[in-house]
Amino acid sequence: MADASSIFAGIATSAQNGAPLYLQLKKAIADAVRRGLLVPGDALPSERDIATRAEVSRVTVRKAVQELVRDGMLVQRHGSGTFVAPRMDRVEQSLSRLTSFTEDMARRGMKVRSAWLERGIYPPSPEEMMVLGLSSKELVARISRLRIANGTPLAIERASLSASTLPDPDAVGSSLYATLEKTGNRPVRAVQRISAANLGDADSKLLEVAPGSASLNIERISYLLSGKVIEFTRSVYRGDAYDFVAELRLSSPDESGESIL
Ligand code: 16G
Repeated sequence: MADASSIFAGIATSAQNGAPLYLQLKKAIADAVRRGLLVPGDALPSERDIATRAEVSRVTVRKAVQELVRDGMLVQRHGSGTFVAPRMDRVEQSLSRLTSFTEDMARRGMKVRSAWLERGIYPPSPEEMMVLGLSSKELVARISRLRIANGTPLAIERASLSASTLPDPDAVGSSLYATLEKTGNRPVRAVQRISAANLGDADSKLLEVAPGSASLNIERISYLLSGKVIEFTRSVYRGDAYDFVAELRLSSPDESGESIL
């Protein structure tokens, strides 16, 4: 471990900026992991040690550590202490299966969390009207989330659906597709467009990478079996964390080679 004392020092004295102490301590530990001052496998000092160095109570330390364990950034091994969790490998995502973020991460044994950025019912934009087939009198449900796996923010997803499909965006829990499934509106087909981009200031801050870092912009238009468009989602994925993998086959002579678009 690098100079651990500098990670924890001064938390209490910088408390004037308003955030609860445990959140400041949590951020200090998370920043140390991201900057490589603490690396996977490193043991955290004992609760008592951290409390002394950070000049906070042990309850504050416990709360910060518990949240980082919940986020998957730290792991607790009974009897031997708390450690920085193994580093997350790049996520490989198949381009042939229509799965949800929650399902993709669960399959990898990763803990998913979302931070809500926006949700509500709005008049549709011209683009939403066109893609979702809405008239100007109809309304659109928007849900925007920062998607976090094992404590690492991976993507920002901004989904638009007809308000008749999703009249109450607040009803969406941890998974949009699970909510859609309940009303028989889970998409069965989607067209996805992926393009390279560089992150602007706001998105890079959310994804906790430097402004200008590489990203993948993904637009997904999903359909019901009837052919109706159900979801229009624009996502920004971190370029350093995601690989999209497509399987390609030699088409047989009797296939028309028709475009999916
Ligand atoms: C995926 C989809 C996104 C969909 C979300 C639902 C991509 C690029 N995007 O992240 O369009 O809205 O899953 O996930 O794959 P949820 O059910 O976990 O909310």
